[in-house]
Amino acid sequence: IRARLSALPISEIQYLPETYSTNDDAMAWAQAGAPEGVVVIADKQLKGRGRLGRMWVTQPGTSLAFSMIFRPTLEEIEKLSLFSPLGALAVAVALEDLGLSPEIKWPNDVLLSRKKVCGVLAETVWMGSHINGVVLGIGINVATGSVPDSNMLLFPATCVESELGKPVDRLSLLESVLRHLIEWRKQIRTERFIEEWKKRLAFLGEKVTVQKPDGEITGRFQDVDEHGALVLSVEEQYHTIFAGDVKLRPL
Ligand code: BT5
Repeated sequence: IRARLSALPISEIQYLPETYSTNDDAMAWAQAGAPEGVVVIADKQLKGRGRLGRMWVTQPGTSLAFSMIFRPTLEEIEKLSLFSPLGALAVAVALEDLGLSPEIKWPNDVLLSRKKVCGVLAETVWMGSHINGVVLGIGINVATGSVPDSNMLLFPATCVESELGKPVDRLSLLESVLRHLIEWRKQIRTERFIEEWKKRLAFLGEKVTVQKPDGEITGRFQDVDEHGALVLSVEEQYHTIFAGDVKLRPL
């Protein structure tokens, strides 16, 4: 794996045949002072995590699961919520390179044919009372067999190979996503970054329901702001909704 990824400017790659969660591993590394660019990759996750304690299913041999450490600057910390869009954008662009037409489901999922092919989990690394890192975890369903049983899922799922109709080399896809992550990371504070993310958003302009811990609201998905927050219009009123504990579905 290291040899195949050696062309990338990555400080360190740790490959684990099996682990609980690459995000937990990368968090521990980050807490121990690992620099930006360290990547943890696993073939099998025993306890892959989504947001809010939800699970993420990783099937050995067919899924991609990895986490990368970022050390944001002070200015970037002001817009920390853009790291999850960064992951989604990098995966979307890598899938476009294969000839696919992905969409991003706000804030952190990548869809193919309106089915979930990838989930992104951005976690903040705290040092005492201040933030000194972000761990970005990415899970992609690559080959058939990686898609969990539909009764386990809140949203329909698919994998890259069934959408493409031919085999996909997991390592090439991993390399491509990492390359796009590194490239787009440099532009995370630019307008172009938001634009590129926004133009791939599914359901933009459509009626959606947003599920928050304190209840649901339905409205038109009007826009996203410079933090990547969702702007929902409900009867002439605008609501700004931050990611984190929110689920979005079309009406
Ligand atoms: C996510 O959470 O989609 C973020 C998933 C991040 C996974 C990566 S893998 C590497 C790193 N290490 C980790 O432990 N995590 C990261 P969320 O939006 O909360 O979606 C979770 C929901 O997606 C679950 O409740 C299921 O309904 C569904 N799901 C689980 N596994 C799936 C899969 N393989 N494909 C499609 N949907 C899945």
